[in-house]
Amino acid sequence: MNKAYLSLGSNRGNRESNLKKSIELLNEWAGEAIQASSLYETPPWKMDDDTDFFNQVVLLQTTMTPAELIDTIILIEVMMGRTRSSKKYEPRIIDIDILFFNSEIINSSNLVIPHPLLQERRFVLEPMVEITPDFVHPVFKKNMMQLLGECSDKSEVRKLVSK
Ligand code: PH2
Ligand code: MG
Ligand code: MG
Repeated sequence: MNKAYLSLGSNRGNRESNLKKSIELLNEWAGEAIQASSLYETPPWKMDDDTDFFNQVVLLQTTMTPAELIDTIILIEVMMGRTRSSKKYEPRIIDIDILFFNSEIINSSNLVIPHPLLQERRFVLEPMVEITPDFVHPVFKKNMMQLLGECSDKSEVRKLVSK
């Protein structure tokens, strides 16, 4: 069985129910979400937008390969009504990114794992530290606590009390 850490984000529509719905669809189509962080309200990172995100990380247990998982994730995003333009970052009702897949290192043209920017994103590292502080990044050989300590992103990431 494979274990993948995923980052979920939403900053349009009902952000809380969008995250919840994406977990339901992951459970239906991709595997089983066996652990989930709290929800975090986070200012848009490197995006010019007024609406804060809700972010969360989940641990997915799956029999899929990384390629199958990313294809399924893209289908789930489409099922939820995600549209994409040519812009780099834009507001979205749902974004699901693969952070880690076991401790594998993958550099293919359409999929890079570990996620190449996770160490620069407080909205990823804070929830990772909540659920798995000792998980070691297979490239940097540092755990989530260490990466958070070294992270230059000081944006105000607020943990929401109820899930
Ligand atoms: N996702 C991005 C770019 N910026 N900022 C926050 N706060 N949360 C996100 O999920 C996010 C972002 C690209 O996917
Ligand atoms: Mg993303
Ligand atoms: Mg994405």
